[in-house]
Amino acid sequence: MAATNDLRIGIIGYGFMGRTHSNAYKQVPQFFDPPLRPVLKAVCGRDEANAKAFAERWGYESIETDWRKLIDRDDIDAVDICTPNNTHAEIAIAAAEAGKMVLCEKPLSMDLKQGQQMVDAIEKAGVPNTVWYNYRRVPAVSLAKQLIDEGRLGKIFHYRANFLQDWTISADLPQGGAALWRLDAAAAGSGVTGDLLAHCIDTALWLNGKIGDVCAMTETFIKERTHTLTGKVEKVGIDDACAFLCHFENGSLGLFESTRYARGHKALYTLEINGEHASIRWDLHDLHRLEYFDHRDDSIVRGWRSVHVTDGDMPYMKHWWVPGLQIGYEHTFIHQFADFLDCAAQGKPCPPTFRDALATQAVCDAVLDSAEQRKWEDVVPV
Ligand code: 4PW
Repeated sequence: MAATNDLRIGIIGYGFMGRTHSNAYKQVPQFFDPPLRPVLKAVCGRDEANAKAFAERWGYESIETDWRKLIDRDDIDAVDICTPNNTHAEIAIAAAEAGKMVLCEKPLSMDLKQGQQMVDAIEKAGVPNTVWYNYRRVPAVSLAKQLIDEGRLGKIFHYRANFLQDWTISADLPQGGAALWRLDAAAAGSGVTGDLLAHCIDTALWLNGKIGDVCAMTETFIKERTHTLTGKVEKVGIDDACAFLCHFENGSLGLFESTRYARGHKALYTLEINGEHASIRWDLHDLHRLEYFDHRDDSIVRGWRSVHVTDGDMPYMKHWWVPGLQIGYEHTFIHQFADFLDCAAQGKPCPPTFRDALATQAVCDAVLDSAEQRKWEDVVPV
């Protein structure tokens, strides 16, 4: 029998994201005082043995091998979608229609049209929802949002972001299948645009507002790879690298780049924002530091400050250790889930909602269209 404040979770998918989310479900009650108590009710995956092993390791009470059965269960309140991108829409729409809360991995959908169908279903059902664009909840990035909202930077002129990796350079790497679905256009929708730039775009829309139009280029450096499932050499359909320029509606200019061919970079997400009075920059490899330059400082002490975002008055940090001690990547998911529980209990949206993620999808679609057409493309307003 469930207690009234139990939130009974059914998670679909047990890969990398299944682990980050499950960790959040276990940690939130230890470090936050959530109004709802997460109960790890069921994990769903097609391979029964793997699902059982995952359930045992993370403490899920039961398993399913068919996601429809998980959604049909009346002892599940929230469905967490950690499966490849091409499955998000069908699962999310079915979960919303069954009246479940929905937490969905990024990117929301394969394209804008499909994303719109998901938003329609979620909003019609009126269920709490969120999309796991986790980097908003790095404390230093949340602090950047606070500084911008306080007007410390003044009018924004430039927004720059990069997300650089190097893990797909080898031509021997196959595409498709459990671990490598990110390389298969049929499963992922796109390459770095949906996988990496989508993070940069989500953060940018949050920090700096809407994007009006974009001009992009993409490249696929390795044109053919063996498909893990068919064993055949097949054309590669994803973008290996993407760069784009854009205009934000606040008048500022944006410059974004992402690649999986930047030798030496594993997950280098960086951003820099230049305003009339001040600039900020941040780097995922040193995620506690927010660098800040304020031109209003006396010239004899003016320079880039390195703010170490660990004190209790910084976003999220009062829940952790003592000032000066650090947290990491996994905490971004913990923070998002803690916020989700607060919002769900108060009947408030938990950003980024499906609708927020649709705005990111609209930019991704415009970027891919622009690269294909080799021209500036307007972003469809959502
Ligand atoms: O969402 C992204 C992933 O698909 C991540 O934040 C980093 O790049 C880690 O894995 C991939």
